[in-house]
Amino acid sequence: MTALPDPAALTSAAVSVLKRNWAGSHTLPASGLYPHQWSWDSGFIALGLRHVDADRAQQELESILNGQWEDGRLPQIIYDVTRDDDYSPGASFWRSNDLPAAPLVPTTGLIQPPNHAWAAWEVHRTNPDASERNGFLARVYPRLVAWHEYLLVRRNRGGNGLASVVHPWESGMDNSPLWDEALARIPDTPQHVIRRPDLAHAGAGERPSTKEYGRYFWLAEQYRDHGCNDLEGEDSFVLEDPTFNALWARSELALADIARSLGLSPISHEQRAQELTSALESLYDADLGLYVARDVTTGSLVRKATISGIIPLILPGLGQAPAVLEALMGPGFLGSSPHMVPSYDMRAGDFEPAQYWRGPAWFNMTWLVILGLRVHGAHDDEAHRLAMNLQSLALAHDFPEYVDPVTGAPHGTRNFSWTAALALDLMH
Ligand code: 9WN
Repeated sequence: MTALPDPAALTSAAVSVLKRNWAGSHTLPASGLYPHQWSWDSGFIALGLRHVDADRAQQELESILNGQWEDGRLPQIIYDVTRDDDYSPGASFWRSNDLPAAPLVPTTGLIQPPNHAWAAWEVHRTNPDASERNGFLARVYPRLVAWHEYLLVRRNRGGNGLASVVHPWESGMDNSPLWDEALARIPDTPQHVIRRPDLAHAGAGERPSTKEYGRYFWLAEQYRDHGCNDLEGEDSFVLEDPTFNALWARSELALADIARSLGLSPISHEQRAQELTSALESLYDADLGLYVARDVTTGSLVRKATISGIIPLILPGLGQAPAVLEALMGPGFLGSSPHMVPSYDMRAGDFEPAQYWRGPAWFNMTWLVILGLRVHGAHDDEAHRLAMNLQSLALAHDFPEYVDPVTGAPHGTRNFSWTAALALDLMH
């Protein structure tokens, strides 16, 4: 891939994917495979929608905020029970309406990475008139503050200020090699009878295995059966993830901008962003030259080179930025000029170029890396090459969920919303 696609053709195709997946108040990640509203998808989708429809971009974010729980959490999924599309686990698995702290709309109890405040600020910045007309920032700010407060109060499980995920689904990188060791301790025998409607929409070789699903359901049942209460229950799977926390820090910087624009003090948000950026240093692995996860249960670092450890580059003032840039440009990631950034070190013995989060290149991750290169003013040519490839592959293959980083072959579902939204964003 060397040439940029025709801008008019890319815009029109991306906009039509986002229209097709629009469900009235939010955008489905993809009809078929993902027939509800997903949390961090909505953040990425709003970042693209802002260029073509400011009102819809605002609505996308306000819609996920409608699923906020009393404790401030934003759920991984808000279920659209009016649709008869199949997804498992569904609303009947979580039964969130039985819990007093849950919202009226049915949701999961789990969360996803906090990119929302960042998206909200960008939506405002791109079209301040539309934002002010709707009183957008004033409405979303207290809810976004409560969301971050949830992370601080309920998810500081390691005690160092970083948020922990308590389920692989919460990381958004479900079967990343980062979770293998911790998952190996989890029984793969849930009570729930597992169905796999996902396999009607993507090949089994592109999705997590049945054994992994067994563990996912076992963990989800455990969390659900403790009333989704973070302060009770067992610590079966508690990990600190670099991308999750980098997005939180970046969103905290955005909250500072939002506060300033509302005439409020930005100081607490700036401090929190600074604290998170410093705390991330405890996840740095000097041998790999990038950030890794920490297993809070055992206290040890999970020393695997994945895309998650590169994403902290989105933070200005990142302590180990030079080393991470070197690892990014090295043989494990961009050294051999793959089309986009692989999700896992290409030299790893268990690197699989078509297997979900165990090798393929994802459009949101490559978009974040492009942004990280821009933040640090590094490797302009590479940022440009990646942006061209992202846009070309998106259009050439009907906006796939992810691609083989080496061949560019499409995998997963097609007409995937964040692929369309982020390709659109790179055109602006
Ligand atoms: C579980 C919706 C989501 C993304 C995740 C991606 C995938 C779900 C699944 O799809 O996860 O949340 O069923 O596999 O891993 O990042 O938010 O697009």
